[in-house]
Amino acid sequence: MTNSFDKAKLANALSSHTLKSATRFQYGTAGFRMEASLLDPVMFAVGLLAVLRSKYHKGKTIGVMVTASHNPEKDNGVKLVEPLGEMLVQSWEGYATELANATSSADAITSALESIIAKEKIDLSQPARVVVARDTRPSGKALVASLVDGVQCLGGEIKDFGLFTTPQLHYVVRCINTAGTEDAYGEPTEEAYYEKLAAAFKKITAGYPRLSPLLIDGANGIGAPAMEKLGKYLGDSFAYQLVNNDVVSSGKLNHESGADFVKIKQTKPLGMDLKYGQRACSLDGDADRIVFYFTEEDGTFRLLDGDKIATLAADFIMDLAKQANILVQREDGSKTPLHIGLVQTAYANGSSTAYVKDTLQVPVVFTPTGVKHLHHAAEEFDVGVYFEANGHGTVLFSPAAIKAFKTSVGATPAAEKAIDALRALTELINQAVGDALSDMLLVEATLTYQQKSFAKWNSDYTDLPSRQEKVKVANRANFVPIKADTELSHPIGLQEKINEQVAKFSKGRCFVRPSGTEDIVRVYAEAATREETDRLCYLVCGLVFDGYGGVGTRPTT
Ligand code: G16
Repeated sequence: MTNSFDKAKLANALSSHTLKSATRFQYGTAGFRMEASLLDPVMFAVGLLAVLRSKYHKGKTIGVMVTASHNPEKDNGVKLVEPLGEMLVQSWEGYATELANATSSADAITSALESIIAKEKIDLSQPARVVVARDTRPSGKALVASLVDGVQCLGGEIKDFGLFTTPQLHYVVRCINTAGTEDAYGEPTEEAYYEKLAAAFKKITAGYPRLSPLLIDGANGIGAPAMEKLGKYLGDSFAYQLVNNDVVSSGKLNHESGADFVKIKQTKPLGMDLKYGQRACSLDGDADRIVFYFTEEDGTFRLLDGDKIATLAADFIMDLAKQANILVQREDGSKTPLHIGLVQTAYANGSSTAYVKDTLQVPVVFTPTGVKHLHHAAEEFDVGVYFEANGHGTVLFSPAAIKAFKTSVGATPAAEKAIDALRALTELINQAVGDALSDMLLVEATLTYQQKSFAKWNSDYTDLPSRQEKVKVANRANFVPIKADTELSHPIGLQEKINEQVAKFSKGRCFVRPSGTEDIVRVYAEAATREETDRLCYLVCGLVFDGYGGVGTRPTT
């Protein structure tokens, strides 16, 4: 067991990446995220941590994704990916924060590293392997170079995959670490990723009439070129038209486009001519989120968000499992039907939760915001469907469920067909992380199989009107969420004031929480009517802005 490292080499490497400002870094909802110009020391620190994490896992490959996803182009960010493609384990997020803040001096970074190595009993003689990829942001390339310095100064190997969507990076990490095992996930290449998705999609939709072309908003990000490549593998099986695919012009990324914009503003993106009768969707800047939408004949905009994707997927899988009479082998030797569960956050529309519980009769679990929380909760089920309302999510199949799909034999041709579809779904749905392209094909495969229109899908339940706003405050760390983000413990007294307002509205619900990805607090409101919802939302925005450190423009309708 070796626990010492070359301190002079570390000090020398750090000298090019020293933190010179008073900035404090925090590993948040999706890693570090802020203005790109501040991130150089963070990237170096993440390089060091990735090496430690890989050595901790005895040389397994760790992923690093350089992206700020839905944020504006001037921002960037970085997140670490575990060997099976999940987000960094939470117990190590604190180490990431400590290391990033210790880049101010050689002494500080040396002692931070020594402390982690001792606490986690890391054997530095183990190999370390790291893979990295980035989205299309102009700042990404230099940030990768800073990461490489961090990795190499602790003796780690690094492979740069260049431009990738976030889910593609998660996919290759899982492929590399499962190669040669019975859980082998596939070839760790971009081509194999497209091949896998396209083959599974074709299997499920074979023999069904194709749906009308899907308009796809690429948010002028990495999802656009990835979609173009995927389209080649899908061939005639899938018709689409891509808009917002300019990844060259500066300032266009996510600008009035993309899944976050469409979800929050509840309107179509810039650059899309959406006509009555057309079906559309928006990816976000790193293609890990998706929302769908259409317009009514009178021009009313209808959003099919993460809640609607989750209910569509859960319903489809339950239906197939019933047709196939799938039974899962339990540890005590018994065989019982599939246990399906759904995971949501406070942002889930109240109507969706009621529909899942009362109509689908599926249990719902709530977690704080952040896919890392939802992912773990979903692992508790045979089929765990998790989606944030913003369109970030996936469906997880337990090893027992996959085994049941593999070994079941259908009693009738219809049952056999349902089993084939379930098997294909395990290939189509990204098991590592929410994936906009995979989720897009999941929705399209489901709708093709059921020959269902967007209007019919939308009519499964009616959303309560909702509104989400951002309030800029002097220090968002003063806002401390509790109870899965539904309430605040601090600032003292604010929650009582919110409750007083909510009580005045029929079906009123409202919560305030600090964003982990932007320097703002979010206000979410729901009520019986659009007018009441907006009033509740802006009343609470006003409470926060006036009494708790609002800066800049006071949010108004
Ligand atoms: C990230 C997280 C999501 C989260 C979103 C917004 O998404 O992965 O789980 O919902 O940020 O988080 P917050 O409300 O804390 O700002 P993305 O797509 O931006 O990486």
